[in-house]
Amino acid sequence: MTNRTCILVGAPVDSGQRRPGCLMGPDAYRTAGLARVLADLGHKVDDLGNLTPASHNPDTGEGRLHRPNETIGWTHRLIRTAEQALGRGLPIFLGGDHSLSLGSVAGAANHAASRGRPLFVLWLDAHSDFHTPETTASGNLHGTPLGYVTGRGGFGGFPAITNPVPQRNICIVGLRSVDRPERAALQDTEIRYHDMREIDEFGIARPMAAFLEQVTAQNGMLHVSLDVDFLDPAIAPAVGTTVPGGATIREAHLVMEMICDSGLLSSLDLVELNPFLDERGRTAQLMVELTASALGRRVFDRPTRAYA
Ligand code: 6HN
Ligand code: MN
Ligand code: MN
Ligand code: MN
Repeated sequence: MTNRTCILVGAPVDSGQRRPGCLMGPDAYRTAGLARVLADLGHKVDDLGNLTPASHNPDTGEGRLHRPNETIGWTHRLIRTAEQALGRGLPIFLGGDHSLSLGSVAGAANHAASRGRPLFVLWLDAHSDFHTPETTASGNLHGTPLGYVTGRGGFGGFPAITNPVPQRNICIVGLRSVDRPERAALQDTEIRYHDMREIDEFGIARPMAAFLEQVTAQNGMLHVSLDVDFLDPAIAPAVGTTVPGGATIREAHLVMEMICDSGLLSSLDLVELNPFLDERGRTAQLMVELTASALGRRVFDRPTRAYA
C-alpha cells in the first residue's frame, strides 16, 4: 500500500458512559507501540497528543443523560479536529469511549462533502449505537453516535449536523446486543447490518466485500469505527460492555486486511478500550496489531491464494 501520513489524535473521552478508565486509552495505545508499528510499515506518523473538550457548561448531574455537556464539548472539538486532520492525512482517533465518534464521524462527513465525495461508515461493534437522547434507557451517550450522524432528532445542544451520513452508506458488522428501540428503528432504515449469526453462517468476508465494492463504485471516503467489544471478550477483555460471542482474532484481522486492500480507508476510530480492565496490555496490543493490518502489515507481499 502507499505510504500515508497517519495523524494520531488522542481523545480521552470518558463522558459517554459511567465506568471510569477509557480516558487512559490513548496512552495505552502509545505504550503498546502504535507509532512505531506504523512507522515500521513505512508511514509518516504525527501524534497530536491528547485533546481536551471545547469549553462547555458544567454538567449538573440532573436529567436522564450522563454528562451531556462534556460530550457536547468533545463533539465540537472533534468535529474541527477531524475536518483539519483529514485535509492532510489519515486521522486515527485514539479513544476514549464511543461518544467520540459523534465528532469524528460528523467532521469526516463535513470533509467529504467539501471534496464533493460521499462518506461511508463501517461500524465494527457488538452494539448498533443508534439511540437518540430520547430513546436511550441508560442515558449513556456512547450508545448514540450513529443516531447523531445520520441526523436523527433529539440532539438539542449538540452541534447541528450539516452533512448527515446517508443510511445506505453505513454498514454495521458484529451485532449481538441491540436494544428494543434501536432494533425497531434500525429495521426501518437502509443501514446495512450484519449480526454474529450471519457471520457464523456465511463468514465475515462476504458482507465486507459487498460493502467495500459499493464504496469503490461511488468513489467514497471510508471512515472505520472499531469498538473493542466487536472482538470476543476472551481475546479483548478491556472494555466495559463485554458481550460474549464476538469476532475472533482472524475474523478481525481479515476485516482490516480487506479494508487495507481496498485502498479506501480515510479515517479510523479506536474506541472503548478501558486499560484499567486489561490483562497485561493484551487488548491494547491486539488493537494496535489490527491497526497494523488495516495499514499494510502482511505475511507476504503478494497474496498467496492461487485458486481463482
Ligand atoms: N457502545 N445499547 C446500550 C446503551 O446503553 O445504550 C449499550 C451501548 C454500548 C455503546 O458499545 O459503544
Ligand atoms: Mn466515565
Ligand atoms: Mn459496543
Ligand atoms: Mn460502540
